[in-house]
Parts: sequence; C-alpha cells; structure tokens
Amino acid sequence: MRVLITGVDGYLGWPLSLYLAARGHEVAGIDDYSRRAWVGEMGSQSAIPIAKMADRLLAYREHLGQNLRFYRGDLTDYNFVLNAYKSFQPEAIVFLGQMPSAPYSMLDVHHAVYTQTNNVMGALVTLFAMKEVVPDCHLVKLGTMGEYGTPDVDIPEGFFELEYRGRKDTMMFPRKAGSWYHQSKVHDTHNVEMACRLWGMRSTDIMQGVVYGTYIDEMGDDERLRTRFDFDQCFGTAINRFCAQAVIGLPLTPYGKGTQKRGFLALRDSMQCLGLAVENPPKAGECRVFNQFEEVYNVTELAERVQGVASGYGLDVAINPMENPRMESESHHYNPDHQHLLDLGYEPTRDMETELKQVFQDLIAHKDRIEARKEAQFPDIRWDGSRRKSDYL
Ligand code: USQ
Repeated sequence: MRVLITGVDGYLGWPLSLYLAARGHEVAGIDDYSRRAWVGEMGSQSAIPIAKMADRLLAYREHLGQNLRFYRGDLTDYNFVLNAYKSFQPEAIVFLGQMPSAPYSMLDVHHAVYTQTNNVMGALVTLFAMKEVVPDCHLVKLGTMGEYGTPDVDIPEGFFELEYRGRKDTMMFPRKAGSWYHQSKVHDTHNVEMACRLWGMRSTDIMQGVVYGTYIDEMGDDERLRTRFDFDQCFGTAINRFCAQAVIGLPLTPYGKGTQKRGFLALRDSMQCLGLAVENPPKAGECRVFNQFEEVYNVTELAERVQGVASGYGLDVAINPMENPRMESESHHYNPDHQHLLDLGYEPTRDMETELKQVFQDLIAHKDRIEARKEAQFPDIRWDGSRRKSDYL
C-alpha cells in the first residue's frame, strides 16, 4: 500500500516509516523539522543523537531496499500538500505532523495560537486535499486520550448511545481537554468526523495514551535509524523525564499528589497499532475510533517502576514530589474502553520493564547530552500563564 506519513522526522513518524517499509509498504513522508526547532527553543536536545534527514534517507535505502519519498514543507500550506498528494497518490495517510506538547501550548498566547493554528489548520488542509486528490484514501489521525480528560464515568471508544427524554442517538462521547494542545486535538476530531459524515471520507482516529520507549527491531544497530528521546519540560513526557532524571542522579518528580492516572503503551505497540489501522481500513464514510493504551498507572507508580529499573543499573534515586505546575485532577476515575484494536488482532507486549531497560541502556550511553541540557528539565510553565519554577514538596 502507498502510505504517506506526516511528521516523518518525529518521535513516532520516523520509526513508523521503518516499520511500514519492512512490512512491504511504499512509504512517503512530509516534515519541516519543526520538532527539532521546538525542542531547541526549549533549550534542549534529544538525548539520543538524531541523524540529519539526508543521512536517515540514505540508511533507509541501505536497510530497506527502497527510497522513502520525502517532501519538505508546511502542512498548513494547501498548495504544497495538494502537490505532494498528487505526486504520491497515497492510499493511506498517517497524520502525525502536529505540535504534541501540552506545556508548550500553555506557555503564552503566542504558543497557544500557534498550536491551534498549526494543528487544526494542518488537519483541515489535509481533509480538503484528500477530498480533491485522493477521496478514497484512509486518514489515520493521531488523537490523544487526553481529549476525553478525566470525567467521572467510564470512557467508550469514541461514540456512545445517548438517551435523553426517551429518545436515543449515537453521539460522539463528549471531550473535556485540559490544555490548548489537547483542545486542538478535540477540534480536529470534530472536523474529521464531519468530513466523514458530509464527504464520505474514511478515517481512524487513534486516541493514544503516553507512548514510551526508544527502540523497534527495524532500527537494527544503525545509529542513523534511531528515533529521538526528549526530556525537557515540554517535549519530555513524565516517563521520559523520570528516566533522564534517574540517569543524572536527580530525584524523580511526580507532580502534586502524584495520583493522576494515565494510560501508557510501548513504542513497538504504537507501531503495531498504526500498522493494523493502515492495513484494515474502515469503509467509506466511517469515522472509526480506537482508544489505545495498555497499562494504567498513576504518576507515582510510574516513578516507582522507573526507580526499580534504575536501581538495576546502580542508579539509586529518590522520588520527590514537586508542586504541580498544571491545573488537572489529581484524584479521579479512569476506566476507558479499549477493545477495537484487540478485535483486529492487536497483541500488546505489556512489558514495561524490558522497554525501560532498553531506555536506560540508551540514556546511560548519552548521559553527557542530558547533563548538558539539565536546566531544560526544571518546569516553570504554569497553567495560569505565569512562569515560576516548581519547588519539591
Ligand atoms: N507529570 C509529572 N511529572 C513530570 C511530568 C509530568 O507528574 O515531571 C504528570 C503530569 O502532571 C500529567 C502526567 O504526568 O498528569 C502526564 O503528563 P505527560 O507530560 O507525561 O503527558 P501529557 O502532557 O499528557 O502528554 C503526552 C504527550 C502528548 C499525548 C499525551 C497522551 O506529550 O502528545 O497526546 O501524552 S495522554 O496523556 O493520554 O493524553
């Protein structure tokens, strides 16, 4: 199948291109290197060194025996996107090319506006370009579990039966996001659902939990095929930050009470899921939703898992809760459904320990790169728009 990945230079996009090519698909990618620039703006760098795109493409051809068709450009530029679709004629588009950080979007008005303009317009441009050039193409859109927020009820997979005053209809489950970034994904979801309803497009909206891990088998032992690992306050997720903190001897920092829960999944499981979605397209007009996560932990349990694995490498680190710079529920119900992928044959690895060992091996080898950008780890972006470093509690 011809699969186009937007955000092919990113954390998920790059390994996905390898994974899909190894499964026999013809892959193209779009990127404008924004992720490298955002992390630089935060005063940080990927702990694992990332090859330049030219070197990535060379290694790709050597290992996978095919070229990755690369288009450099901005996803909000309609003519650019249209031309890329015309030249590649994708049968599936995996849409990953968005600004993915909640704290970055909460920085100030400029970052909030940028996040929503970039994310919502990029997806809208894609819908129009698909309609014009490849109306039968399947859009695999990366959503996030954070769109739902933490309501005090179980969360269905996308749609549910709503009954009110004796009448019933199938409706999209309400969203209650907690950052301008997560809100941008909510807007996308509504736009994509409407495009399916009005234009008969087919889409899979994947509501992913927090993805972690540094390696998939398709990377082999070629450094040029590795993907990024961020640990700064914006682009490093809690699990990445805990691992990086352990490697340079800093205490691990659950925010606030540390009882806020999230769903997690390994990088290799994320690849499997995106691959399954691509290879099993929905019918025309269908807007399909997958909730995807494997294990649910609260952030203190997560820190304890990381602490346990770190001790195996002689790293004895403390867990010191930190004042929460975010506004979020710290004690809440969390029980989302996640059956649709399992029905398609998804076999999750559910082995956080093995994945974390790989992460530690990679990070210990690049400890100096984390040490060099240590300052970027300390959070000062607050959900009320102010900036002040958090204290350990
Ligand atoms: N947290 C800590 N300590 C830290 C950093 C974060 O306790 O040092 C807490 C946060 O307060 C939050 C939780 O960990 O309660 C998760 O935060 P995160 O930074 O790991 O992840 P989040 O902001 O939710 O965003 C990440 C990705 C995003 C994706 C999302 C999936 O950056 O792209 O959409 O995970 S989900 O969380 O399911 O919405």
